[in-house]
Amino acid sequence: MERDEPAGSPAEALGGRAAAPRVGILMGSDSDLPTLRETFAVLEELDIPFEATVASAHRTPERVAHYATTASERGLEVLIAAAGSAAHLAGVVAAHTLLPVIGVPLKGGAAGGLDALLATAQMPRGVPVATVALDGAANAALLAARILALKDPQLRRRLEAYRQRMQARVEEADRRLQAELGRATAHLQEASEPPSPSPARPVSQPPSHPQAHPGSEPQPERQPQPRFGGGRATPGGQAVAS
Ligand code: RP5
Repeated sequence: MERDEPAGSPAEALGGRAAAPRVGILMGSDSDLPTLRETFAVLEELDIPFEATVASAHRTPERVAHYATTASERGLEVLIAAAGSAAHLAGVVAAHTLLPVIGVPLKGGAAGGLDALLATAQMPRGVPVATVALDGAANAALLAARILALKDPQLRRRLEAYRQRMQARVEEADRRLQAELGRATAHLQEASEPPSPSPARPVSQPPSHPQAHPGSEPQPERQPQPRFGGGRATPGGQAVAS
């Protein structure tokens, strides 16, 4: 069978030659491409070379089988398979390779995507597919990156930087919200910092304010928790995790 040519190319070029793809992306139809562009964007941001192709488990079954069976020998390390409706693509790919397969169920169709979610996630024992959320194209790329980072310290550092940029965006969004609400943000800054260690209380020593919880067991001191997600402001101005 003729080898499938990738529809997309890795962003990185080394010495005039494109770096060998590490991630292979399959999509059941070119109508899936707009969603899969999110996968491309995240992989490009993390400088991970990839290839992408259109191949349908139902319309081109041999093409899918050939791609999956030759993926490892061609140097691919993780496969991402996205499909909608009766989304058997990821499962069929996983049946033909021992590479980790990430399934991306896509919204749409008669059941709004629930059909694709179940078809992708509910794999029989023995043939795993790591399924992300409906239209979870960006997370598929990030999961692939985490798998590759297990043996790639430089990529791990890029992932850490990616996470820091994400956290900075959340904190900036919250600063804008607090500014709009006219509230000070100092207490939120404090919540974003890692908790400082406090001296442990001896086990036998009672809590300093036992009457704070009448009739209950002594409560451990609460440590400030780092806040990673978005927050919302209550009418009293306190931010709570969402
Ligand atoms: C699936 O059927 C594809 O992955 C796509 O999400 C859906 C519809 O495909 P088209 O009819 O738009 O080609 O196999």
